[in-house]
Amino acid sequence: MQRGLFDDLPYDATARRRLAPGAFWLVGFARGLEAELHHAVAAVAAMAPFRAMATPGGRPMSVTTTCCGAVGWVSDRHGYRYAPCDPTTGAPWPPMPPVFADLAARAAAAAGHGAFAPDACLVNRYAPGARMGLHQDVDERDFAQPIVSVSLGLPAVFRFGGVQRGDAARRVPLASGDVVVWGGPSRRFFHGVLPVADGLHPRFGRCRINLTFRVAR
Ligand code: MD3
Ligand code: FE
Repeated sequence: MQRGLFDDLPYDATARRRLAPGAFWLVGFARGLEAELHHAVAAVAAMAPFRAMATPGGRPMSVTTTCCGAVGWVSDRHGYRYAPCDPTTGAPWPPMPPVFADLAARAAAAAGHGAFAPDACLVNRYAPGARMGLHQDVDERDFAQPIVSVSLGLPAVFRFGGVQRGDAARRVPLASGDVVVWGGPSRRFFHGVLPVADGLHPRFGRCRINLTFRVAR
């Protein structure tokens, strides 16, 4: 990883930025965990490989995905849902690595939420050019539960609007180690990711990884 002038300074809680009602950008919150998170992502992907899920229209997404936790997000001709087993292997999704669960809980707390115990973690992998169109996350049961998102590897421009598809969308540049907590009204906001620019991240290489933690059931 690139050495910065301020790497010896502790994470500064003032780097918490409010993006929208209930949405907090914790700049660099996971920066010190990149090596451990990289290792854990590799361990999850060794058990449950990255695969391109299909959109409702049946087209493969440019992002490849895997999951860990009690349930994982699956998409096929029956639609989107959370399921306990990986359709690719038939086996239960790998357990959530403790470093994942601990990070998600600490981030939710830093954004003002109470105990956060996610039962699902989606791991999205973006090769250069991969993107995610504007959508809402509405497959979970309890919208009072926040979603925690951790960005790793290549930077990306994240887009989020409002509760209506046509609402004006803001752009946020997310870098490796940034964490965003989406709660309150922002939990139902439309969001997406612009095509990832080519580059080489010192630890993650030619890709962006995003972890999203949810309470699905
Ligand atoms: C805002 N992933 O997997 S994470 C997804 O970077 C997803 O891979 C993106 O959207 C990614 O569904 C964005 C940030 C995120 C996640 C959930 C949200 C933002 C959100 C839910 C509500 C509002
Ligand atoms: Fe989403």
